[in-house]
Amino acid sequence: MLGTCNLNNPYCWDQGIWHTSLSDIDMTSITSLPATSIALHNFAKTAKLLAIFAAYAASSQLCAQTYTPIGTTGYNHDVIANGIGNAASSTSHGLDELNYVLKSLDWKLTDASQAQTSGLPLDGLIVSNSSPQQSYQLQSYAANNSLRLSSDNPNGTLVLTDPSAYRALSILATSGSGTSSFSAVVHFSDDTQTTLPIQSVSDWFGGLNYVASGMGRVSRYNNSVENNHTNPRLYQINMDLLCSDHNKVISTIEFTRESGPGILNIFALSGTDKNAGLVGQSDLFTEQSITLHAPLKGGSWSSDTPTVAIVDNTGKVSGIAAGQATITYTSPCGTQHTHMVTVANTMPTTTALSSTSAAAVLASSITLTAVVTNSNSNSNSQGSVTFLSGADASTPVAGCTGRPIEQNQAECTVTLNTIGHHRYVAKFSSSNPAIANSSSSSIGVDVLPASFLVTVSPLPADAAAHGGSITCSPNPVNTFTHARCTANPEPGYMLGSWAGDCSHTPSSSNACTLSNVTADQTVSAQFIQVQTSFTGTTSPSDGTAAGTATASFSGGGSTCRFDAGNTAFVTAPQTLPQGQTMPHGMLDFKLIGCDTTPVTVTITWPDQVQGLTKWGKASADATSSSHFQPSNLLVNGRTTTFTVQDGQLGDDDWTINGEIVDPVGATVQAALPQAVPVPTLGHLTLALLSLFAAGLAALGLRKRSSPLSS
Ligand SMILES: [Ca+2]
Ligand SMILES: [Ca+2]
Repeated sequence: MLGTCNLNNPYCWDQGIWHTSLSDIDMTSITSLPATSIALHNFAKTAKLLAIFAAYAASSQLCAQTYTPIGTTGYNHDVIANGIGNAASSTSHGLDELNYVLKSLDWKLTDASQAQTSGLPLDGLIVSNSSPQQSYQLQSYAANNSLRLSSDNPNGTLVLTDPSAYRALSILATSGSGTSSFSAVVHFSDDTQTTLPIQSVSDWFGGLNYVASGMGRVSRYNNSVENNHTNPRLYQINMDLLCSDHNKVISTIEFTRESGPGILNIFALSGTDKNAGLVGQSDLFTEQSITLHAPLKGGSWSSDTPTVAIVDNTGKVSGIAAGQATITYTSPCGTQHTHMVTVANTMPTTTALSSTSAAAVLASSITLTAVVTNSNSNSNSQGSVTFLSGADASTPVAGCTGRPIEQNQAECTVTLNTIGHHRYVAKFSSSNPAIANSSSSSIGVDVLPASFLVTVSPLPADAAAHGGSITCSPNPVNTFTHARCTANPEPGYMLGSWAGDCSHTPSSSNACTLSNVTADQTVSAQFIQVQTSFTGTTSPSDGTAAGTATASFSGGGSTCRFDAGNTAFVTAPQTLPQGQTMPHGMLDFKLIGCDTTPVTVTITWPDQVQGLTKWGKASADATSSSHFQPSNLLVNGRTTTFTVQDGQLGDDDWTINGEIVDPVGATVQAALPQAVPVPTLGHLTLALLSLFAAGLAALGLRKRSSPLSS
């Protein structure tokens, strides 16, 4: 029964005001209504009253309308204490029978008295909380400001200072010492008149439907003040005029106090102008509804474009799709009022914040961009974005509050003044005040120092002890730029490995690049000795004592070195080239890190030798190993010298891979029965040696029997 005002609900609660549509009242329902409902107080009265009510049936549903103050004269008493002095001195009569009066904020008993904390406003403007607002202008507090009607003096007339036509009237009133009721006769300038229905006014303490309260009161007898947060109260009584009277100019209104114990005080009059149209906002989103307020209730609503906006019979407009629609209200008097609404597509749902960079240098600027997304990508969002910063995102970014949204995005340029991680939030606010909520998005930005330090180890000063050093330049290195580091091995040393922030660089490169530096860097490296000599104990044949032998080489580039793990003096095979012995066994060596320049290998054996033979593939396409003489062989006493090259004859893998694999053994002529000298490794010898190739291969040459040393 109670609820929103509409044609089907005669008892409605609208913006704090109870209303009734008297035409539909079922007498049996009255007892269920609040006893304090203004319009019902004097309802169950007489058949005469019911007849009057019926005359107003079409237009008496008093939901919110636009009421503005009407200038009037004819007030007969001053019931508002004001200024300094006894309350009785600034008033002419008590508002009630107990001689209490209202007080203005500026009233005080003496100049030294404390100022009032409550009272009527100095400007006399009373604004109700209904929507749209209804406002009333009180009369001067220093003159008669109430049309005070009692049983002794029940009649009074207010004269309009600017006679005009109105569709509806509203009265600001209260009643002292109990409720009272009144009737009003409206006199028009054409000498016609109309009688408004009897209305009840609540006692100035405790009634419902008040539009102002808590101004306190003061006694005219003894100046005692009663301050109360909620009393006294002023009430508004709204009354529509007949359709036939809407264009008539009102000149006076004659009030008659009808009944009740109280004393009626009428303070002000407001009215709805005859030209008043629909009131309400014009912009809405598709998910949104707004309410339009008509100057008279009881009419019908329509939309000329229901595909854009629809309207129900209470004036509630709902957006359907983007576009414009004209809402038309046809009042009970047949007058049409129109109101154009613009519907924007779906209200923004997402704010996505991005930055030109997630990290930036101190004192530089970045641009934050907030993209406001609609569910409809073709629609532009309406509103603004405020950029905030701080751990709790509560600090507005200077110059970046309320940034307008253009093409669905808003921007903010931020100068970065503090090193560290900073959080920024973009908060969307709609330009439509009906949309209170907003979406937001955050982003983190790291503000970095202008440069970073590279810590280097070993430093050039420590090169001798570490086999090399590292230099990096520039150092410090500017943020977001790069530095280059160089490994500088000492003579006889080479880079073994990079470590720290250069560990991405292979040891084959002495140059390391530190790219896009955004933090302090640490760079270190290990240097290793380039081993160009190898000393070990031979694994001699039977009858020969073991001794110390040394191999060394030159050439092959700066990093060419013995692979100590794969280099050793080994025993000679049991079967040797005919007529030859290998008393000191063989040197099975491997060189690594070599380039393709010739390597000259010198081996000094424990005792004099006469020749040297290599064992391996004599050609790149050989399928088996054989003995052959190495290149440029020289034999001189204990020393043998020859040359070999990566990928060439003598390199047993026949591949240019930086490695040279080369087993060799020094030979001595065997003691032959004929004691015939055999040419050292001549053509005949080579031919004989080849006959033993298969057998030697089967015996193998890689049985190492002596410990390695270097
Ligand atoms: Ca006064
Ligand atoms: Ca090789």
